[in-house]
Amino acid sequence: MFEALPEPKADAILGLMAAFRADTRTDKLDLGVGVYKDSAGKTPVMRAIKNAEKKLLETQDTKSYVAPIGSAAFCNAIIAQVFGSDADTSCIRAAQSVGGSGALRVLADLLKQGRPDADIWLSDPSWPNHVPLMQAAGYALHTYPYYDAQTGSVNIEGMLESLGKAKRGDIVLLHGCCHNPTGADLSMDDWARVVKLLKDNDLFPFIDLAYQGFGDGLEQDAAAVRYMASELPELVVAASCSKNLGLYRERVGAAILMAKTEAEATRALGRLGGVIRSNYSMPPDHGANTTEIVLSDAALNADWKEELETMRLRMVSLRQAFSEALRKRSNSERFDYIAEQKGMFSRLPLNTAQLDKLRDDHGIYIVGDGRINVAGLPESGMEQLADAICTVLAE
Ligand code: PLP
Ligand code: TYF
Repeated sequence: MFEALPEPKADAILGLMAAFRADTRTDKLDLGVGVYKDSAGKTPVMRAIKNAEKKLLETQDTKSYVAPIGSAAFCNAIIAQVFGSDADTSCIRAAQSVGGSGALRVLADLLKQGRPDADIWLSDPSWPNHVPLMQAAGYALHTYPYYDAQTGSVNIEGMLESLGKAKRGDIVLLHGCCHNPTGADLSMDDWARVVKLLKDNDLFPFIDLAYQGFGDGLEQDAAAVRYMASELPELVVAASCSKNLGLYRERVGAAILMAKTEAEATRALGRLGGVIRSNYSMPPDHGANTTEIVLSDAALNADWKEELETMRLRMVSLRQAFSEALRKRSNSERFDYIAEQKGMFSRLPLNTAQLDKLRDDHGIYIVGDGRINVAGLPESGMEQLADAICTVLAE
């Protein structure tokens, strides 16, 4: 049995996280895994989550099963968060999922049942886990160009040209906001062009929304999804509560679908429940239940939004300070794009040898493609960091 198994493929981001932990230097810096950190380098449990957990502990009177699609109240709260509290949600349904990753996988399985011959198109680059998640669901994958490293913005012409070659019915995976790993998002004008192409060529939008609230704000970051919902007949969204509610290890998310009719939406949700049942039966409850309390209690909701906004603004100011320090140190504008980009990530133009040098000589950990976690930037060590980066770049 097990002797027949080939060596597993390591996850580069999680591998870097382990290497950082094993490094005994005290002045090391982790810009690797995409986890929010405060100015003390901690990833705290959010205040509203802590309070909701206390409430849950006091009031929960059973641990009996919920359902394959989880809690309806949780799902409705996430639908409202994604589509807007006054949206027409009659053709929208959701199932509670095991994080955003679980949503990606069960939605991929559902779409496979709907269109067995469709291929999936991923941005180049994309979150590395998109590949195994979609392959495991049996899809052939293609990529579309996405990032223009010269400008730090989206290569919209390349993206449209490439997606123009997708066959009718294919599925296009899009990052709803805060693109991982580049930080480069489409403008609303770009979205209009992409949506027209999807419509004209009958391509199906599969939206990954893992960072709502980390870019321009909770409502603003949903603008692309809401626009697509208003223009297109069908779509799915894999929403994650890992980042914006800080629930990472609790594994909370939602697999959302919008169908053409209410009857189709209800039937598709039933099929989605079947996909979930045949995988792990039902999702875990604790994180989603806590989220439901935060989203339904006015005071907790307001406190959560306030803390989320503080986190977002911290990342915006770190971007500004870092790009400013690099501008000064390099005496050039080549890093100005960092201040323009959105969310947790940006990419630095560093090759493997330069990344190794940063790690070995300076204790700075950066993912192999040059991606940095903006939330890990040191508030009071920007000059030093900019100096280390410009030094290895010049060698
Ligand atoms: N999609 C993207 C682009 C991500 O970066 C992540 C990771 O955090 C996820 C989805 C899913 O995250 P999780 O499964 O932890 O909710
Ligand atoms: O891109 C990131 O860093 C986050 C966290 O297998 C992550 O999305 C990274 C790798 C992984 C799971 C989560």
